[in-house]
Amino acid sequence: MYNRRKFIKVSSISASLTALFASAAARSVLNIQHANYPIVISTWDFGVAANKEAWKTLSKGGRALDAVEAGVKIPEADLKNHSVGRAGYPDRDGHVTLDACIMDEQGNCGAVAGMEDIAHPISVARLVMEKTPHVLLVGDGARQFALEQGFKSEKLLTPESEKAWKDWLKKAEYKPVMNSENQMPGGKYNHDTIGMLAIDAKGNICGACTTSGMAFKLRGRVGDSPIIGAGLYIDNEVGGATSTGVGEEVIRNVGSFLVVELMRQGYSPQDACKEAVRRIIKKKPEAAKKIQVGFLAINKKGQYGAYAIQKGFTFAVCDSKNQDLVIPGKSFY
Ligand code: SD4
Repeated sequence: MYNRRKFIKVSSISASLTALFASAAARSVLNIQHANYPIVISTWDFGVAANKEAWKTLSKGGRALDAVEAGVKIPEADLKNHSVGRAGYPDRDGHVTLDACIMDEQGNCGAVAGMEDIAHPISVARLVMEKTPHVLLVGDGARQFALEQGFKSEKLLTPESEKAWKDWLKKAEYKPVMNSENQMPGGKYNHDTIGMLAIDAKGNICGACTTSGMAFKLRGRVGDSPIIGAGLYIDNEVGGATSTGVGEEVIRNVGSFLVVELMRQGYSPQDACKEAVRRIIKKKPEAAKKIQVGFLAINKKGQYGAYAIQKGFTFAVCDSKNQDLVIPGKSFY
């Protein structure tokens, strides 16, 4: 009797364990079936061209890190783009100063801030990550490091950007303002940092973020884009996030790190972005009405989402089904 009971107990435990393993196996098969990668997503419409470049690497089974670096170099080189890389609008003294960061699936990261004369800050950021024991180099030091690594010194201010700056100077009050884009010719926003997140065929997540920062910023001002945790954050167990808009508010709320941590707690990418935006608005409801901040996120399964304070934020998605999808981000206002 005793033996029989024991047998029944043991066999029922092993039956439940088998069921557990079977369902875990089924779940992981399900996860794999539902996982959508390789995939690359990036901020704004100009992310389409950048994603296509990144896709060349991802579709061949290449590493997400190589993909995001190659992808964001497209807007960095685009002379029509005045908010990233070459031809970016200068600071108030006429200097084009660039910010960028990159992060890989192992938590390695590198960044440059306030760097002048070097056209591809993302590639310098990658070398800071790979060739130095540091995370962030700034200003002249970043430039010197880039030159030592073989980058060329080039004039980044184009005649068009110079003209916009000179037009702005005519009316500008030279004082720190929250949102210098409101003072742009025509009063239009210039929030066009590229943040890119990619998952490669192995399921590894990497990200990159690059910008010339706020147009006509105070000399020396650095925004969120080169700050790991603010403009970009990757945790290969969970997902990645990146931001665009008024960097000060993103830094104050450690925005991208917050989005990733919220996803770790079970938030969907879109809900995580929404909660990060909500916290910014809650702290400064009046100021928030006049600024734009947007977050973009992806989780380990390749599900993505975005949320912004204001309407108008878009992001681009590229995977095996769609190469040039542009999706409007949801917004509070
Ligand atoms: C910054 N976040 O320097 C950047 C600016 C930006 O779209 O995103 N522009 O604060």
